Amino acid sequence: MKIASVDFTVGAVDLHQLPKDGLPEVVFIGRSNVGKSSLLNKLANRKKTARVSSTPGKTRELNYYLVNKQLYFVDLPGYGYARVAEHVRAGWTALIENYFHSRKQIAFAVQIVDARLGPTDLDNLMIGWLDFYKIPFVLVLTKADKTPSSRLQTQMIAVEEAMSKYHYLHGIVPFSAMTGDGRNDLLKIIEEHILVAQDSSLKKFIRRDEFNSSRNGRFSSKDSDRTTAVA
Ligand SMILES: Nc1nc2c(ncn2[C@@H]2O[C@H](COP(=O)(O)OP(=O)(O)O)[C@@H](O)[C@H]2O)c(=O)[nH]1
Ligand SMILES: [Mg+2]
Repeated sequence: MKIASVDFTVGAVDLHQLPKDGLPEVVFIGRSNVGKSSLLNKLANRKKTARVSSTPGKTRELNYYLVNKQLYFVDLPGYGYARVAEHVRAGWTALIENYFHSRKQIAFAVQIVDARLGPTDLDNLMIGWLDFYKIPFVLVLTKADKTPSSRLQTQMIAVEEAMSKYHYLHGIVPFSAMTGDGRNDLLKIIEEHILVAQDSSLKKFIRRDEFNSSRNGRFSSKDSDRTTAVA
């Protein structure tokens, strides 16, 4: 997928403010400071696509970016920021759970974790929600440039093992916003899922095994015209 345009659309504080055009959504999730904004900016190849909050942990907005006039990247508020009042935390939880539960446009999720740490307890909670709400997702291990390659190998194996119980996990991608490593792999995975989600003959939410069998049929070399649909 080539990203030709990215336009900020809305910073929604409740679900009534979400776009009503029905375009598919790719949602980006991670704890505060994990590198979510940097990843979004790297995907867009821009320095300042993702809005940066001056008070980290305080924003509860779902920031919508229209990509190629065809789909949305949704930047979810980061979680796990220590100095957040309990009622803010509870509000965040309710907003996100409602969003996952009710938003049929969610086609795919990108769960971002720190390559050095692997998934934290809160990350695991989010991953559990994604799986529960049947949202296909990819796990991105970011800041890979800060991790020695031998350590990254070991971490990949450990994370694969720990994630094997999730049905809706569609891959683990090491990534660096600094070097751009993983950018093409991530865009490819996103594109595949958007194509499947847009195909009305298929169910929107599909299990990993179902996805793989549908992909084998759909993404053959003869289908190369299809794969440029969102390019
Ligand atoms: N070395 C390195 N630093 C990163 C990477 N991604 C983010 N950072 C740094 O981590 C900090 C938090 O990044 P940011 O994108 O604002 O995180 P967010 O709070 O999740 O949006 C910043 O200082 C970034 O420069 C990466 O891939 N490699
Ligand atoms: Mg950010």
